[in-house]
Amino acid sequence: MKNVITFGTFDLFHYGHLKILQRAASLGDRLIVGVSSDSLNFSKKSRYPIYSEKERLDIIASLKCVSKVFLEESLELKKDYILKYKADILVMGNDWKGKFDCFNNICKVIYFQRTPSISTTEIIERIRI
Ligand code: C2G
Repeated sequence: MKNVITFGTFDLFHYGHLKILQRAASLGDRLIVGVSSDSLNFSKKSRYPIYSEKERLDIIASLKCVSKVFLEESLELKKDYILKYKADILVMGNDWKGKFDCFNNICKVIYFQRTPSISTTEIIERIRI
């Protein structure tokens, strides 16, 4: 049984989110997703997500390619989450390239190319105009 883990906010869930989750799931038997909490987002981006953590957890949990979701409370806990969920592979988008190489001793770390031309920020900007 091969476990794959990934993390993200997944606010205003879009096609780029779907693609990385599907690609991550295809690497193993179970995909476990850490959805970052509202307060973690506030500390990183100085704003709360549009969708609450409960809504984001619900959306991600309902996807066919996802086996389990949990709330990511802190960026510093990555190692604990990887060990707790017995992850064999950590997948992140290439906006995080190199940032998690330190976990290569406990699991395989893979960065996927982001889907071009779509992001939560861009969606917010387009709707605003
Ligand atoms: N993503 C992608 N293509 C896009 C947009 C996003 O592949 N066009 C990927 C990102 O690279 C990330 C995942 O989708 O791996 C989730 O993106 P975000 O919600 O923006 O996640 P982020 O705020 O970067 O949170 O501990 C890490 C954080 O929780 C990651």
